[in-house]
Amino acid sequence: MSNLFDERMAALTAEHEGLIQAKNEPVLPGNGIYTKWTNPVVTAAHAPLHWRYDLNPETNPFLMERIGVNAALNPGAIEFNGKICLMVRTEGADRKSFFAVAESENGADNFRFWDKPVVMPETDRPDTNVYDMRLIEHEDGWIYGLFCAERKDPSAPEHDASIAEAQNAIARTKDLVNWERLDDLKTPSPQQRNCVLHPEFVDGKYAFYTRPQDGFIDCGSGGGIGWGLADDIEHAVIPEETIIDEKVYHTIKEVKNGAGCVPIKTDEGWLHIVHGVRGCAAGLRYVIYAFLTELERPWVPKYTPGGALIVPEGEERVGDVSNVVFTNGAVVRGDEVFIYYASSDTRCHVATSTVAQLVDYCKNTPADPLRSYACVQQRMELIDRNLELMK
Ligand code: M1P
Repeated sequence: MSNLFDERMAALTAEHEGLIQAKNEPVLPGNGIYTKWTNPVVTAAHAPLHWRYDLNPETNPFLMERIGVNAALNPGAIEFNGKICLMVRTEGADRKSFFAVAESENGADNFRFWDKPVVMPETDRPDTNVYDMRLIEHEDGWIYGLFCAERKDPSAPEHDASIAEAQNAIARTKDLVNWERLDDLKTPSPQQRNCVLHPEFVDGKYAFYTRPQDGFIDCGSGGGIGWGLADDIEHAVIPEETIIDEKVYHTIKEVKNGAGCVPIKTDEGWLHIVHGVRGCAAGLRYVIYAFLTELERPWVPKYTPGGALIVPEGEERVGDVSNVVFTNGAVVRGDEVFIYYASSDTRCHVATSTVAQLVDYCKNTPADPLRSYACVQQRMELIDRNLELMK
């Protein structure tokens, strides 16, 4: 072995272990709703060295990176065998994403990838790209992975190599390693992304939160969070889709929105942590918001706090697709809630809260009154009450 190889191997290993073993610290005092943490929990640099480097000095004397990893983003999340497991959208240097599990004892630091990424089977219409898995422990006993399957649009004109089609793929597993791929979800919409399976049967059927869209980026007539029931999961078909949370002019979700984490069951209803998108001169701005739906009718909104729950801040604002926070995974441990989110399509973070805090947030944050004048009235009420207290 050459000195160069040995030296680089020692340096890379030390750097990698240092990153993985770094202790994370909460950013206090925070806003009282949740606490962000100082370090991203998973980044491209967390990918094991043996996924990126040829570790044989004879075939790689310079110890060069052979197959790079560009980003680690949009993780699904689940507690599995007592560990918090993230199903990370790991994006290669070639832009193709794949799924890989990273686990941690405490959910805030020390995330380490399992030795091998997931080998997700294809359907008879192979996917070009797969991403953004939601992990659902369904009451039928399976763990489902719902994710976006992207393919070139078959109707795209010859000269355009960028027009894509998104569909919602479904797979299931018992161990997060061996996956059975089922049919893609069929709905009345030409495209689907950001679908979530409700963890319980509704009227004996599989219930889905959907996100209908006419185009790949521009949702067209779609864009709200939809709801629909399917008789069967192996060949899931939703004959009728209803919008339960629509996009609204001059709000954080005026361009589009989409379901995020698997809804969390609370005494007050189902807690949804989702994303909304608005347009601005800098492009699209993605934020995370929350709402609560009725327990017995999970499709009926009960509390709809105005504005965003989590927005991109500091370094979160910059990345491959800047000005984005996006969530598709949360874990509840006791009363504690770990909200996993990615920033700017580049790295994964955690924000921690409790069920009690998030329910309080949903119940007591006023809904968006939709006009500046009404917003001032809302704020004046708060100010007047406080001034009275401060006398
Ligand atoms: O680039 C931001 C996000 O864009 C998409 O979200 P949506 O379907 O709401 O536009 C997704 O591709 C997501 O992966 C990505 O983070």
